[in-house]
Amino acid sequence: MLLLSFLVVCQGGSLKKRFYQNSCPQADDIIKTKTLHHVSADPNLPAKLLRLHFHDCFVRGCDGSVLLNSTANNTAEKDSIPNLTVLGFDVIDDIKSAVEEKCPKTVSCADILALAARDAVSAQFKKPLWEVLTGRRDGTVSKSSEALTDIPAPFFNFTQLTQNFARKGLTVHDLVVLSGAHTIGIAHCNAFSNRLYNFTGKGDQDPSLDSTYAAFLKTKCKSLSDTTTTVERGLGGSGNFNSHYYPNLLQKKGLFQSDAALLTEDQSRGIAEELVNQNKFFTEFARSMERMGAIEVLAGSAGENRIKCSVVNS
Ligand code: HEM
Ligand SMILES: *[C@@H]1O[C@H](CO)[C@@H](O)[C@H](O)[C@H]1NC(C)=O
Ligand SMILES: *[C@@H]1O[C@H](CO)[C@@H](O)[C@H](O)[C@H]1NC(C)=O
Ligand SMILES: *[C@@H]1O[C@H](CO)[C@@H](O)[C@H](O)[C@H]1NC(C)=O
Ligand SMILES: *[C@@H]1O[C@H](CO)[C@@H](O)[C@H](O)[C@H]1NC(C)=O
Ligand SMILES: CC(=O)N[C@H]1CO[C@H](CO)[C@@H](O)[C@@H]1O
Repeated sequence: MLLLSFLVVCQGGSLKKRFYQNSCPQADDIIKTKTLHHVSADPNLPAKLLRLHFHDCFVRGCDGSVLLNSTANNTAEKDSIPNLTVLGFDVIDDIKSAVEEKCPKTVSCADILALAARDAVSAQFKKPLWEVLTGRRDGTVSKSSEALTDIPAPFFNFTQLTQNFARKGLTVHDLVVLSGAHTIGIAHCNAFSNRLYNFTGKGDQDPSLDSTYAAFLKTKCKSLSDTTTTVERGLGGSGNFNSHYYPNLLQKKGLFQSDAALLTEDQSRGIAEELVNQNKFFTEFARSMERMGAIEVLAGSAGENRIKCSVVNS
């Protein structure tokens, strides 16, 4: 574990401020302009890109592997989870072609995804919510099986979540802070409907879920077999990024078992209580996103800068 954390820190240390300052000075601006343009057309895009960046970083590090298409011989990460393919890959491809026009083969897809996720989530604030260091290189391997082992599942308990994050060099503090990303976006019913209808296999409800909230969720998700309906995360109705996840969580209105699991230990519950304070949440979220964005990054001459984000260079 120590060695792993050391490696993560070292590799993260290869990222720089304005890595493309000389090789592609326009890169950050092109990415930001394009991202904001897409956000204005799709208010759900910030959530999609944020989740995509998280998935990228948790499988083989932040190396753009989540963006690769499956091939005749290989099922890629993208195709591991049903409906992941609706997550905004087209937007990344579009941003990439604009960057490629000015600076061929210079800017990695992994960096574009990290910057676009930050710029999309920050759009409502008109200033960046966290710093994105750059210099990531793109990987050439993407395996669906690795997404299944490295991406935490919504029914994970505290131990499983902690172990999953620790394997990526992230702490319990990072886990509680980054779970705050669940203040925005949507979730499919099947990610939590066991809590409503069959929690322990006896047709029961999860006692750690607020019963009024459960009754509301049942009006949206009518049965265990519903895999297509989605529910909005923002309980206040707004798609705004804020710290509301935490007061909701503390009122037993966390949507997933993995959200509720954060209340099962004193340490993580204490962190959740602190993060109710929005300034504290924004400060800590920025720190944890910088740590997540540095997981196992490829640097120097490792990997490549893909020309198209969905295929490796030939
Ligand atoms: C702690 C473990 C985590 C688990 C078990 C988890 C699980 C999930 C699941 C099952 C969904 C719903 C997907 C769907 O039904 O379409 C989701 C959505 C989402 N997750 Fe997580 N997640 C975790 C951590 C994170 C982290 C660290 C981030 C980012 C920093 C994140 C960002 C998001 C976002 C933004 C969405 C909404 C996506 C959309 O609206 O398209 N999650 N997560
Ligand atoms: C990757 O797959 C997507 C969705 O199937 C498709 O639209 C895109 O053209 C593919 N990329 C390449 C380079 O073939
Ligand atoms: C798929 O595998 C076959 C046989 O191993 C090989 O000839 C072919 O080049 C591979 N195709 C791709 C796209 O990797
Ligand atoms: C968490 O889940 C794992 C795997 O199902 C199980 O072995 C473990 O006992 C659970 N831990 C707690 C504290 O419930
Ligand atoms: C609830 O779970 C039990 C045990 O896994 C299963 O036998 C039963 O069919 C489930 N009920 C429904 C409605 O799916
Ligand atoms: C929201 C969405 O795209 N849902 C799709 C998920 O996948 C199933 C089957 O693969 C489709 O039927 C849904 O429409």
